Amino acid sequence: MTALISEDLIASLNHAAKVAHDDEFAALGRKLARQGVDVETLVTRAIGWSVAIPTWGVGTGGTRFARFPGRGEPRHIHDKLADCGVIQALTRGARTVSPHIPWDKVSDYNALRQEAAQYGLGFDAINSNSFQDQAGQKLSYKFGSLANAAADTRAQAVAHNLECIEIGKALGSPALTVWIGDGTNFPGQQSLGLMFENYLQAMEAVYAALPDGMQMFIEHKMYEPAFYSTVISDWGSSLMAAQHLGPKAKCLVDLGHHAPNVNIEQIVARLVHVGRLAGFHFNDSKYGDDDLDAGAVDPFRLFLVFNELVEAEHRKAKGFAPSYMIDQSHNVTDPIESLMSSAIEIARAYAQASLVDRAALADAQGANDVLAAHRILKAAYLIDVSPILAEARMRQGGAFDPISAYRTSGYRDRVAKERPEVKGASSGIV
Ligand SMILES: [Mn+2]
Repeated sequence: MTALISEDLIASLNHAAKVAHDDEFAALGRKLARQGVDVETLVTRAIGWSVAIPTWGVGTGGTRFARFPGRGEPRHIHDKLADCGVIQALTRGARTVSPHIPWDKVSDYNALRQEAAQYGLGFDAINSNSFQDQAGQKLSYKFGSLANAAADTRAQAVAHNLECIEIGKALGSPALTVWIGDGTNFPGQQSLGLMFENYLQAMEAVYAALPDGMQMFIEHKMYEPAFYSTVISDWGSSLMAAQHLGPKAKCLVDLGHHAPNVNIEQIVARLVHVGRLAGFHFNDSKYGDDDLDAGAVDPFRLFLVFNELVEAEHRKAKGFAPSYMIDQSHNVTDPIESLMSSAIEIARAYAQASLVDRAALADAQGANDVLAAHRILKAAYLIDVSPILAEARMRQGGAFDPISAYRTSGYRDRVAKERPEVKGASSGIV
């Protein structure tokens, strides 16, 4: 198989950047050494880091108002895998993809697994979809799916999730992610209590079908498409459901799915405490479920989330093994560029959080030295770890500057010739 991005091109661009990079990497190494930190430890951690790319993310997204098609958009899962392969080839920190059913349905999942492996990709959590009606579907999800008032509609949604588990098994997915849009738009439309009970009963049937080694990720979201009430609206409802279902059920944190101004890093700490943190859907937001690029609006919040994660790792918190995924909608950028930029910003937050002096922070907290504690966090956040991330990429064969290399490669021009423009419907992004 020919490489999606020429290895010679990556090598020549990296070579052109080498003198400046070596100088900056060495300077950062000396700075960290003065703080008692070995830069190689950080490079090793950065090499070990990976975030999953959602298959739907490589297509151009839309809003409730419009979708403006991009050039050379992927036509099917095979094109999506190639685009994810480009992201992995250049960043080397995106080794898995998170598929979505039915959008990524094929007839042979073993073949799909091998196809992904050719790009160096594996599969992360599989996502079910009972928030849309599909062609030929018997019963509509207009009034809900797993929490629908009608038992036969709930049964249909359960059957879809069971099919996703089977596909996930074939692909080697470690988890099934369930997000439902169920809820109400009018007070009185449904019983708030009964909807939750119907949801739990339906989820019991899905949970019972999970094989050993496969987890269930419950994704909450405060509102949209239901605007008066949503069945799994917050981490409290999500945790109640997870605890009701059993140890394989955990709570997924999508950064855009919370009440405005809520302290997300504290929610993370709570879910770590009860051993129920499933993982993340990374994105950024200003107002709601904006699905903007991770780290674009509030990189400090992203760092604070990672501060909790690295602290949990440091404390060896019980059952702590989160999955990391991106979930964004790219309406005005090239999705491959946005996803690479986001993957780098997420790795940056991880590396910065790894630089927090945990012992000094614990001392300052123990002494109630407020400003010292805050300054320790800020000091780590203010270190520019770019040379560490670039070094980690290049040692694995990736690019010094993935976005610049991608633009130089002409990949989008190349695929635009064979992929016709996709007009019409907006993608469902959750
Ligand atoms: Mn999500």
